[in-house]
Amino acid sequence: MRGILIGSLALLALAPCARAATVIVNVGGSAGLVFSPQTVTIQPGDKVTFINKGGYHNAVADNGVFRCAQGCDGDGHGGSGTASRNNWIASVTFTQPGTIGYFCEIHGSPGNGMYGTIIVAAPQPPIAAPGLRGMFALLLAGVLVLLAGLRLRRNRDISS
Ligand SMILES: [Cu+2]
Repeated sequence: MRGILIGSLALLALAPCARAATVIVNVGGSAGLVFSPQTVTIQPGDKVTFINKGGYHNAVADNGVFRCAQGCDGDGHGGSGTASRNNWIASVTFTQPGTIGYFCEIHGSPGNGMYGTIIVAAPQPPIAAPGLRGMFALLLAGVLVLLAGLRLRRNRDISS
């Protein structure tokens, strides 16, 4: 019983916290004709949410993978990436590692003026490598404790 308990606790402790995060990028407003922060680093699966703080802006990927303002072109909800002065909010989720440049069509171009960079990091090398080994060791320890307990009990049964 104790071994199983220890094993279960080990599993709980080592469960990966692979929850996707949302990173905010402010667009324009009092900061000026900028995306802020200009460069963000995220993990695959994370979401970047652009918030227009004021001004006539959009956010367009250099490679065309997104074009956003009041929603994003082709988002299936009638969103439009055409620059707008409204207080728009648009989100893009990134699953592939890589570096994606983007810019505002009104105030920038790729790498110039009002532009930004999203770095999608390579997936964290497994949690699995040390994690699995540690988990295995703990499970093994649990089984040994269990076996030791059984043997103790059997010896006691024999001697009585
Ligand atoms: Cu702009």
